[in-house]
Amino acid sequence: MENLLSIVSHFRLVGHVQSIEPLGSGLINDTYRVRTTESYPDYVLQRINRTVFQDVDLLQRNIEAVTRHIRRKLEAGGETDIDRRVLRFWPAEDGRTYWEDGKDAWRVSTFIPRALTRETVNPDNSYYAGLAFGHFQAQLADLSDTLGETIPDFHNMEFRLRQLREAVAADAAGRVKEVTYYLDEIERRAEEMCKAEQLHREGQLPKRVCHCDTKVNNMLFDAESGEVLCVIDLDTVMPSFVFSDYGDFLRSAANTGLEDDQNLDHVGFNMEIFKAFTRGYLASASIFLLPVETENLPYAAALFPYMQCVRFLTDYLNGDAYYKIQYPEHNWVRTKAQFKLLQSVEAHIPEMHSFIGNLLTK
Ligand code: GN1
Ligand code: MG
Repeated sequence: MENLLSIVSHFRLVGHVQSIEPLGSGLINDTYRVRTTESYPDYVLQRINRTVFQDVDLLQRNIEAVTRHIRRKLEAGGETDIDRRVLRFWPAEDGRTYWEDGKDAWRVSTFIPRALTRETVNPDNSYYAGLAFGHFQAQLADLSDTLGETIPDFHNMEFRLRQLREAVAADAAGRVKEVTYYLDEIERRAEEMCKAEQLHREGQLPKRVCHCDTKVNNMLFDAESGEVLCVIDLDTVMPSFVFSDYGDFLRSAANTGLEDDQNLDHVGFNMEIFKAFTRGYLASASIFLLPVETENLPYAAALFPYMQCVRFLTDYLNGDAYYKIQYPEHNWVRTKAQFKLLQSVEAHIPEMHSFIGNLLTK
C-alpha cells in the first residue's frame, strides 16, 4: 500500500487519495482501484506486465491514439457522457501516460462510475456487447495512426502452433507425456485453424484495427441500462482479423462453464448467447464486413477456444511462465476446458451458418 501510494504520487491527478485496493481478475497485469475523497474521481492504477509487453512506449502510444480517436468521434457525435464511454489516461510528472519505477511500468486511468464488469452474460447483455464491438471496429476503421503490434503475432494461429511445437520439443517441465492426446487433437485441426492466415496471404482477408481481447470481463456495462459503455483493457488493440473480437467474446461469454472449469460437464457452447451476440455484431458491423468475413464467423467461434487451448497448453509445457496461475495444474485444467468448449462449438457449426445466413437475407 505504502509503495502503491508513492507510485500514484508520481501522476498529476486531482483529488486526495484515501485508499488503494485490488480490482478485477485479469491474467496479465495487476490492477488496483484508487479511492479518493468525495467529489473527485476514483482512479484505476495498473502495473503493466513487462514480460508480456516489452515495448511500453509503443503500447501507450497505441492506446493514446485509440482513445483520442474515439473521444473525437464521441465529441463530434454530440455524446454527453464521454468520460464513461472511453478511457482517460492521466499524465505522470514527465507528461507521459506511464511512469517507471526502475523495475515496473505503471499507468493511471479514470475509474468509470456506475458501471460494472461481468464474468457471465445473458442474451440481452450479449446483444449489446455485439453492437458495441461492431461499433468499436467501425469507429476505428478510419484511424490514421498506424498501430504497432504490442505483442507481435498475437493472434497468428500459425505462430501459436509453432510456439506449442517448440514447447513440446523442449519439454522444459517434463509434462509432454501427460498431454499427448490433446497434442494429437490439436494437430488434427491445425491446417483448418490456420485458414485466416492463408486467406490473408492470398489477399482475400484484410486486417483491421481490433481489440484482440474481447473476453467478457474486458467491457464495462452501464449499471442501470445494461448497455455496454465501453471496452477496457486496450493493451492488445492492433491490426488483426475481425475474427479476433467476434471469436474471443463468444469463447468467454457463450461458455456455459468457466474458462478454467474443473468439471467438464459444465462446459459447452450456449447458442442463445451466440445468436444474440451475432445479431448485435452484424447490426453494427455488416456495413463494413466483406463476405469472406461474415462467412467465416462460425470458424472464428471455433478458432478462439482452439487458440486459447494451444496457448494454455504451451504455457503448461513451458512450466507456467506466462499466465498467472492459482495452483500447479491450473494451465492444464484451462487447456482441457477450452478443448471441451471447442468440441461443443464444432458440433454447432452448421446451425451457426444457417442462423447467420438467415440474418443476412432478412
Ligand atoms: C489474457 O489480460 P487478460 O486476462 O484480459 C490474455 C488474453 C487471453 C486471456 C485468457 C495479453 O487476458 O489473450 O485470451 O488472458 N492477454 C494477453 O483469459 O495475453
Ligand atoms: Mg482483462
